[in-house]
Amino acid sequence: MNVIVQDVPTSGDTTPPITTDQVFSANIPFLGQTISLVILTADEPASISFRLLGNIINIVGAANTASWQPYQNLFLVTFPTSETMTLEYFATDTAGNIEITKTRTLP
Ligand SMILES: [Ca+2]
Repeated sequence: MNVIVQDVPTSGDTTPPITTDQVFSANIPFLGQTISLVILTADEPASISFRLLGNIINIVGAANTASWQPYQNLFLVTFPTSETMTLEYFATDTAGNIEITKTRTLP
């Protein structure tokens, strides 16, 4: 009797990535607007997804939508100074491990 043992390929990676945010904000008083620069960084190779919930006046470097979108690079979002913006994000690593969604209030 021949017994064939096959290795099941696994990456061995069962740990979700950890994403951190950096936010730099400034008020523009005469416009009544706040502009925030947002940088998201994962601690391993991963694709980061994010969404912005709030009243977007303008956004540069990302789509003007409340839907989830892939994070490509840093972006600038402008919103009323009288309001806040909710940033949600998570990353998925190359092994498919998904980070629990994090929330950050802007500014
Ligand atoms: Ca991982």
